[in-house]
Amino acid sequence: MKPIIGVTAQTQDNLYDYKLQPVYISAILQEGGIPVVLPIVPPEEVGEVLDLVDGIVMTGGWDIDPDYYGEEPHPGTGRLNFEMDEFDSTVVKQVIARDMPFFGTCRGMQMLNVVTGGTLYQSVLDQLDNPVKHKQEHGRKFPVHHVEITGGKLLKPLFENGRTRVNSSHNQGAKTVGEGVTIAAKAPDGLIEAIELEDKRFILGTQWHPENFAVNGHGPSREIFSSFIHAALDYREEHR
Ligand SMILES: [Mn+2]
Repeated sequence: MKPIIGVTAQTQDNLYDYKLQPVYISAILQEGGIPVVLPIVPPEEVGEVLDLVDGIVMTGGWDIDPDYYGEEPHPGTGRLNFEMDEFDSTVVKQVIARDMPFFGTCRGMQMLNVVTGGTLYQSVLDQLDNPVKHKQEHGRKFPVHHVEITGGKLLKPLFENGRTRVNSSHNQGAKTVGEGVTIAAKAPDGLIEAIELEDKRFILGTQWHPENFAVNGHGPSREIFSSFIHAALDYREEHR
């Protein structure tokens, strides 16, 4: 029996199409999960959708409406997608309540951070002092800056020397975290690059994209997906 992994997709404001990078699907299949792509549904239907899956991968995408953490929009905030914010935030709330395994990358991590009471830099380049390059111009299968693993239970065992080099393709970034949220990694400029909810079985967000490394055989990135999928299998055995 393999766990079913719901993968979020983005709607495109001008095209009315969904967009999803296939690399997420490949990384899940590679470690023994069955991916299913989730459309955006109204908040009242999210519970029934989550009944169909054993874990959630929340993917990258648009910036998050700063009203979610009580700020007016900085000019550096990018394009917003209100339906996606509503859907993704509802998914995160319900996943936490169910203790369903969750892995968020980039926007997915930012949404986990905002829902759990954290705030964001709306534009890392404009608002963080002396930032490293967080919006790389080369392909995501190559890294750009280092991160130091600072805490938590999920990443520490995978990176023995406590440090790794990651890809980076984001405008916004976590500024503060909510209560009970562990900062799991930081960039050399101090930016929060990973967070965990340690009292849950597997709730992790990374600001970088391990899926692009995992499909190229990078061991620790594969292990992020494989430990997530094992947690989803445990969840499935308990709930079905
Ligand atoms: Mn970064």
